[in-house]
Amino acid sequence: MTSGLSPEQVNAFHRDGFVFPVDVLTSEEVASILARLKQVEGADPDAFGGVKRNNAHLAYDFFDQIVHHPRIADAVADLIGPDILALSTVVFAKDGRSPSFVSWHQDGRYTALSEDVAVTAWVALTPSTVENGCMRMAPGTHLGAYLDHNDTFATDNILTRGQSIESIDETTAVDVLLQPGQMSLHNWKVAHASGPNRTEERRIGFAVQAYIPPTIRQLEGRGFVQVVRGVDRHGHMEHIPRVGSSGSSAALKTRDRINAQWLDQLYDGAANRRSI
Ligand SMILES: O=C(O)CCC(=O)C(=O)O
Repeated sequence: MTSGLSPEQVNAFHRDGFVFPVDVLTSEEVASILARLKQVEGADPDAFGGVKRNNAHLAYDFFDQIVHHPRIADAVADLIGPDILALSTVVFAKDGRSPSFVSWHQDGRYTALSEDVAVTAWVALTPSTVENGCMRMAPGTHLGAYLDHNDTFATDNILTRGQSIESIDETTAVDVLLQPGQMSLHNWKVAHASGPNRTEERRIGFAVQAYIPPTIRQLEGRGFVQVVRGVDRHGHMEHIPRVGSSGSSAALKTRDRINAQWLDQLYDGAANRRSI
């Protein structure tokens, strides 16, 4: 498996706002992560449900290892440089026959950053196909201003506010097809969505939203980060230590503390709040 991105992949990312597939995890790594995930969900079926789908890397070492994986860092370094911070993460799991979907949105719409250079990595732990609700990207939408989002709070919409962009030309959308262990990288300003899972099998992806250079400031609220590579010479964000004892009550408490503050920021100005 080679590391880093080719010049063509770097060009595609800057032109379209995304690039895939990038090979990052071996089949052994994927199998081990899925086994650990199953173990945790065996003890608590809701371990990654509701708000707990956010920032699981602060509580469980197998997700922490994805965030800090050297092959992911090599690829991200080709896009944002050698100093890399990770902001937050989301476990995007859609059960077989699940109506859950993600409406068209831009990741950065509700977390204003001082520079548009944040990169989301979406790592496939199972195949990601049209049938099971892979992501769809709207090429080039990272190049303009942020698009208008309506808060729908739709029941099956996975997004916090059910925020939705209505003006996407779906005829140009690109399906992000991935095999387990591959990832896509997208500029967190590019518009994307995903449909329901029409298969019997669960579809699982783990997203780091986002990798950023330390020069970035969060314009509202506080950002919580971990250094993935290099150094943070700027100190604009609060540093959170990597998980110690995986799944311990201390680790879960750290995750819950960060999620509570992060949700307050995400819902800032919203008319409603989901009861999760
Ligand atoms: O996993 C999905 O279906 C959607 C993921 C997504 O919207 C994201 O990673 O920003």
